[in-house]
Amino acid sequence: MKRLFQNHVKRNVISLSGPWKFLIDKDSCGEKMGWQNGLPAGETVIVPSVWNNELGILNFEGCCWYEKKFLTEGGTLLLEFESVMSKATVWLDGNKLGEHYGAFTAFEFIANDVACGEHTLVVCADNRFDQWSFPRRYTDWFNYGGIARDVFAHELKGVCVLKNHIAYELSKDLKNATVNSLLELYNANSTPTTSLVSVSVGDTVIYSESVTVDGYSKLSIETKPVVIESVALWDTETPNLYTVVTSTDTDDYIDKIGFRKIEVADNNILLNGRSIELLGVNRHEEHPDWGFAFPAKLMKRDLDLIRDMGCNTIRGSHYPNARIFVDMLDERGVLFWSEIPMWGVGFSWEALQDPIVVGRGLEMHKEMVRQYYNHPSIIIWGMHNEIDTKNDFTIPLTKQYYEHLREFGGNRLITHASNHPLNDVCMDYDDIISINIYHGWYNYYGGSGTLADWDKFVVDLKNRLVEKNWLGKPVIMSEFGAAALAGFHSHFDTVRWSEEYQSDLIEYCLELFHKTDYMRGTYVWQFCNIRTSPSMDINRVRYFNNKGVLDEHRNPKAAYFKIKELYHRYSGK
Ligand code: ADA
Repeated sequence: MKRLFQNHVKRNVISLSGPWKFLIDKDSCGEKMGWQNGLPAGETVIVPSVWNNELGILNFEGCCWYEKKFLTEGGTLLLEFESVMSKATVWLDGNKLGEHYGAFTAFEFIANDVACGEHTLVVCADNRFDQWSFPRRYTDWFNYGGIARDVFAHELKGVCVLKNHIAYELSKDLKNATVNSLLELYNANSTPTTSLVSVSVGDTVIYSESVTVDGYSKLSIETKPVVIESVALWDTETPNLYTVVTSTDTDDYIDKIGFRKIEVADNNILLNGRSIELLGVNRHEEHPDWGFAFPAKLMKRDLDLIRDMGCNTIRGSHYPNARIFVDMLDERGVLFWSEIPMWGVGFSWEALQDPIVVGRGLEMHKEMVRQYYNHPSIIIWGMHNEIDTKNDFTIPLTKQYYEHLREFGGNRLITHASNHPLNDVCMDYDDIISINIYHGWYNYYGGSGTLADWDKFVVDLKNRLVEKNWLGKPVIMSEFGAAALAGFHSHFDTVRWSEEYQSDLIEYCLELFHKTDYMRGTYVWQFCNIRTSPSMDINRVRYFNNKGVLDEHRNPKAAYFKIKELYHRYSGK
């Protein structure tokens, strides 16, 4: 995994990023032609990348094949893919290792008894839509295809560490942490193997035992709780991190955690017991030149800009972001909302009741929790965005996702982003209530279509919350905004698409929400323009969603400076 810090000292990890052979499979006949054994021809592409904007096949939807030859000492290999869009099928030397569905979470396959020498790894990436697609064709971002994040081959030896979640409970005074470890081991030998397994958090050893794992098998261990006294808390101003070292005789895994407490009380969101106002933006991890194969260097630049605007939080709309980006947030004390790509009206009522679709959502939640559990910056899990939560048929899946995240997701607040706040039926399953509304931009909410609609909205919403007994839950405005074409100005403050109109609308909203007693945060839609899907036929000039407060090349519009002024004022910094 590409992280901000080294994950292994004992384990040899081979990076498979770089040149791969690449072939487009226009007729989807690759497997029949035996391409899984090696590509007959092909050009060279650099992985990670997406094929759309780099190869002149912008709108291609279908299968593309990738081949990489690499050398290994052999034994057991763990092949790790951080992101393949959207369905991946993987073969090693012609043997199928497996399939994975879902563009934004990592997956891995283990291959035992691999000979020393050169091997051929083949991947078929398929970005087509079908009735179970997740997200759907009708989605407000571009459907890229390819191997969009890094690939690694891990050489596993003996008893190895596959996962280590550090669970903890802070004492009432937040001074001491009761910590335990949820470990998953794998034995890369064919016969039972015994190893000393130890876990340390900072200077404290919380586990050290001799463990036997059967040959080529996994073993899960939940260690006994240990108290670590006088912990240095992770917070926005003091993002203290602890290094977690998990060791066996032949393997190790190094990670970082932070101790913090997030909770809600009387309309407030409390971080380490202190009430906070979430001052944020929505951000897609996308750039028109790289698509979703977003370079780490640009992640840092985005983060610098977001910090400059005065934000203390980001919503990772609408899918799990690269781990290295979340590492940056951990290090810089920026709060994060992570969610799965269950987006909007594309999910019809049939889809929302289809066991395959609902199951894919659950699987994505499981993968997100498994991979991101230890990151202290993630304070919110988002279950879904703008699906039909005004009808009862959405309750069972929301309940199922909520219960899963509550049980396995660690200390986080759970929410869904609703665009039906006045008749939503799923808010029982929210720790915080999150609302996406676009008064002053879209006209389909009724009302006058002017900014004054917002004043009525905050009153109507309060009435609804009282009626449903939800008023005690903190409310955040998870989306609002307007599009502006960068460089288009107007003397008239009602001219849509101008930078002035966008800036005025955002100012109006921020000032109103900041003083509304039951609201505790704002995520402006959105950080920067993004390329969107041709299926989005509403207001998507240039096939971009132009509601960025920066353009897609990260040049600021007027709204950027307005947010900067207001967020700095609200936070007193
Ligand atoms: C929705 C959606 C966003 C974006 C936005 C818009 O709220 O969640 O992804 O599409 O609308 O720009 O209309």
